[in-house]
Amino acid sequence: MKRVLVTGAGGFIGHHLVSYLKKKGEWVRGADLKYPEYEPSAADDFALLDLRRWENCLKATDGIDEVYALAADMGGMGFISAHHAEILRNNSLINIHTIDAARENGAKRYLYTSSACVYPEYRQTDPNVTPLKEEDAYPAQPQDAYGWEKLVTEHLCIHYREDYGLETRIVRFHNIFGPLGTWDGGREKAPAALCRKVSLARLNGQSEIEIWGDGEQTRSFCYIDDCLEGIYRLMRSDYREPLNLGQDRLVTINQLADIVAAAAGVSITKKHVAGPQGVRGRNSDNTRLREVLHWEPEITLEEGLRRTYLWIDQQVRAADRRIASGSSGTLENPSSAVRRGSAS
Ligand code: NAD
Ligand code: GDC
Repeated sequence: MKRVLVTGAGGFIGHHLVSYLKKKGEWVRGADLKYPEYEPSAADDFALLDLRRWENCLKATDGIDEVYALAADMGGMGFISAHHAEILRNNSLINIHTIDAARENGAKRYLYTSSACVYPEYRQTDPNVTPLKEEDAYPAQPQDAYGWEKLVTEHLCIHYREDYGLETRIVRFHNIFGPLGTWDGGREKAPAALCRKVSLARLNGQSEIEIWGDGEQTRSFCYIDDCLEGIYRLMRSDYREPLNLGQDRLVTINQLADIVAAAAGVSITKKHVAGPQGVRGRNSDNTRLREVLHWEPEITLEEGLRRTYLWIDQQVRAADRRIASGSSGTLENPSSAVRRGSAS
């Protein structure tokens, strides 16, 4: 039986991917620094390992045929704009050691999860941005260390295929969201942050939520179920170059907030505040995605946010009850941030 490793299996996409692969009938090992936070893993084997260390990567890839490499020190703009050295160091170590251990242990296939953050800043200065094609990554000028590291690891994958025959696949995600993802604590991305803010405002009988910047910056957002389908199709395909995986519907962050408010059944007022904004506009060109995978993401932003809001609203309410009963307390516990109402 084929044996599959998912690194980052304690995180948002990795946890969902383990469940997805189990439903496909694969034998799956998960590896991460931590277990999934919100529900148990469906993995056959779950190894708690720090994958910055070579010997741990050897343990994780022992007996493995295919690797889905998702482990990363990452987050939304609030995190990646403020931790450049940590991100570049940790993710370089994770990625160099994981792919080399996979080669050493004789793995056949390796899928690496890159990011839309590899695209150059100079192509993303206008909210009405031209959708980004895969070849637009060059001449390279990613905005943050996070994007530079992703770009270098893309090349590492290409050279490991050319020099060692490891079949590598490279996917560039465009802002993936959904239930069971980080929604508080500083690493959350805009969809989860706005769901939390709307839920919290509703809970406190308020209508105002804070948005970083003027809210006219644009992005596209892709629901987790589409992300999983795309990852699996790419791993099974014979396509070896980097491939976008995202939606190509461009929305402003103000529009995103309105869709979340509609999902919650409330009206909101927006308070625009200073905060890390990243690029001014970003969208995915899905021409190659359609050609290669004969498919593209299908779940609408409204439906994806409806499902995500429902889950985050439950988390906010559960945290609020914990606070009310006096059973929470540390800053690590989301509920303390919830009651303060100001976490970003
Ligand atoms: P996540 O933060 O939820 O999951 C990443 C996991 O990696 C975490 O569980 C974390 O504990 C683990 N990890 C970090 N350092 C580790 C280490 N030293 N050893 C072992 N595990 C370690 O992030 P995610 O959203 O699930 O992202 C998965 C992958 O997709 C990442 O590589 C990320 O860069 C990439 N990506 C995600 C998005 C997105 O929108 N979610 C966009 C672009 C790229
Ligand atoms: O964090 P993010 O979703 O990441 O932010 C999108 C936009 O939403 C930014 O302009 C940000 O200023 C704005 N925004 C407004 N209010 C808030 O409360 C908020 N919280 C957050 N987080 N943002 C807010 C991401 C990376 C990922 C990943 C993807 C790939 O960049 O952070 O790690 O690689 O890109 O698409 P974003 O889309 O800039």
